[in-house]
Amino acid sequence: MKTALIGLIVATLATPVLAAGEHAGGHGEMAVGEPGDKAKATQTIRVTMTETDDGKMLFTPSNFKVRKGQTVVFAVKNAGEIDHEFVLDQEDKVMEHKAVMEKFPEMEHDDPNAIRLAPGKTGEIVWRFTNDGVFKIACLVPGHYDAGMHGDVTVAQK
Ligand SMILES: [Cu+2]
Repeated sequence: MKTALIGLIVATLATPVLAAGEHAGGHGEMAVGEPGDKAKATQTIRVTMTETDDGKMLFTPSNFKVRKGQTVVFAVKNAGEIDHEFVLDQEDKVMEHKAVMEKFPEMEHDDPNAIRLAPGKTGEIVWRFTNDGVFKIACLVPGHYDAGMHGDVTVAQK
């Protein structure tokens, strides 16, 4: 029941331009790109997620530059003491998703552009960037984004 409700809310928040694709294919076309083929990856970017003693939460590093068309492996490690997420998306989608997470903190993601890791765990996202522009990485566990847990991925035109 709860899952169905969250699905409805996420669908409602989807932008009109993406709605048609999502109805047709489950996961719609995303401006940030698409799940990649690891065999075609040209770069592995290691990202660590942590909390600091003074209450900040961080991705290290938090800013990346890639090229349009490039497939990247994000090798993500949770070096902190609580759960964190690595969500990759365009900024307005991240902010919509953040608002949903604040209403439903226990919401779990099952999206190719997101991973949630328990303390000490590692995981990866293989991603192909199909558009240039500036996109976001963020942790959407409530409070974490505002504690500093976000960054930018700049995708250069070729
Ligand atoms: Cu976090």
